[in-house]
Amino acid sequence: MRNINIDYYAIDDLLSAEQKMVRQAVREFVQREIRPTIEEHAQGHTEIPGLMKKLGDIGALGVYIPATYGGAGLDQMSYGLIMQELEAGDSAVRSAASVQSSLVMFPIYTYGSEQQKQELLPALAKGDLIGAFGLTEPNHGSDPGQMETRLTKDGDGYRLNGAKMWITNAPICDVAVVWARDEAGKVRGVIVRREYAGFTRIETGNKWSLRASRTGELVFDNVYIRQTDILPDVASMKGPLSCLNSARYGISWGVIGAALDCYETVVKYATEREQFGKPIAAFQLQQRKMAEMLTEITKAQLLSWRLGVLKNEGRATPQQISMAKRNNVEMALKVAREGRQVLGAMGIVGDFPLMRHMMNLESVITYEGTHDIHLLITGQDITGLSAFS
Ligand code: TGC
Ligand code: FAD
Repeated sequence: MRNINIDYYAIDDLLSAEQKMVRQAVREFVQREIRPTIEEHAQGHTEIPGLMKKLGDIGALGVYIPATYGGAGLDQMSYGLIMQELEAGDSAVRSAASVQSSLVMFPIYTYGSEQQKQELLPALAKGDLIGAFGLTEPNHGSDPGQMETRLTKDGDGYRLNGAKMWITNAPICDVAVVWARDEAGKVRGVIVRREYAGFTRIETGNKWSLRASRTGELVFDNVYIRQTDILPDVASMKGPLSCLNSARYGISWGVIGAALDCYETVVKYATEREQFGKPIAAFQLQQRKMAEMLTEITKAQLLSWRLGVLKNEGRATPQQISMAKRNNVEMALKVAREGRQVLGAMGIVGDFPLMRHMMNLESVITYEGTHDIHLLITGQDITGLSAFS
């Protein structure tokens, strides 16, 4: 068996020893804790037991949050590499880490009070608390600025009314960062705890995608919110959208992991499977598929690596992040779809990960901004003209 090269442009040379060590540790974790049972969980539509705690134990939550708040204090490249390794296992695993780190810990760290940070961040980093991020609503997905969830003043506190939909980890969350408009029309971040009266969480079943991840609705029926539950340092759409910048960057890396898992499976299968008396890998049509897969994976690796450098320097723009998320998710989905065909009938069974990745990636190309929305963000950046309004 030939060695399968998944670093065609020697991008490893551009990584530090620490970054490679972190990647290796997470790769081993996925091999040990995720791969043996992921197919069973995806087929059974069940979550991986204790996943968040396990991610906390290996330091995969709040990767770039400083150690003083329980984070790992690593750089953005390490965060990306961790997302890559987790998503090679399954997008559900990366989703769990993305939401906890970029969508829950990041806003608390960036916009929270000192008390909120000290109380919540260490527990979230350890996976002792599970977080959720509520932005999307039943009537507002791509246009979250039109949100209907409302925060109205009530004595020293507030009342929260409305609903969020399609929320990762909603059924099992202990704490949710929820975005709502106040009476002045400002978008505020609200920390809602599971025990608050009037707060209900409803599971969304029947998913064909991300089946090892729990998704659901968050419903707020006159929930009493204390002043200390409000994130004090943001009062606009910049709050939720800045969280998305971090999560989308992580996804640009994560999907490379899913694509690599598919690519490695395809090369191995194609070189072993024989038809017409020779390995199917010897046929030009199959070689074209594999050559294009590796080319697109390599381009995606370079895009995310460069974005990681820009992120570390504080220079990555939301528009650059949109381009990488959009390009890399589409790349991974194409690799999974094409790869599944190379496996023939074997491509549709759970003995191989292709179909599972393919189905997961249908969610990934939709959440964190759809494929269309990211294209329009690039279009706006080029022309200065918004296609949204
Ligand atoms: P627009 O008028 O352009 O902007 C409103 C204000 O927001 C600012 N802004 C940003 N700030 C930081 N980062 C960004 N990426 C930003 N984009 C915009 C902007 O400067 C403006 O500020 P100001 O001070 O001038 O008011 O807003 P718009 O209403 O026209 O819509 C913009 C649009 C379409 C790009 C945005 O709404 C969008 O990205 N829509 C897609 C929605 C989305 O991505 N939802 C994701 C939900 S979370 C999720 O899917 C989690 S899945 C997790 C998992 O399981 O892994
Ligand atoms: P819509 O906005 O209704 O879009 C439908 C179609 O119309 C899409 O193809 C879209 O591209 C297109 N469209 C919309 N507007 C335009 C336009 N202006 N121009 C051209 N085409 C347009 N959200 C959260 O807040 N938190 C979470 O944790 C979370 N987790 C999720 C987990 C899963 C498994 C899934 C599937 C979704 C999750 N989401 C979450 C929601 C996700 O962010 C939304 O599904 C996404 O933003 C798209 O919104 P929508 O589904 O309402 O589609």
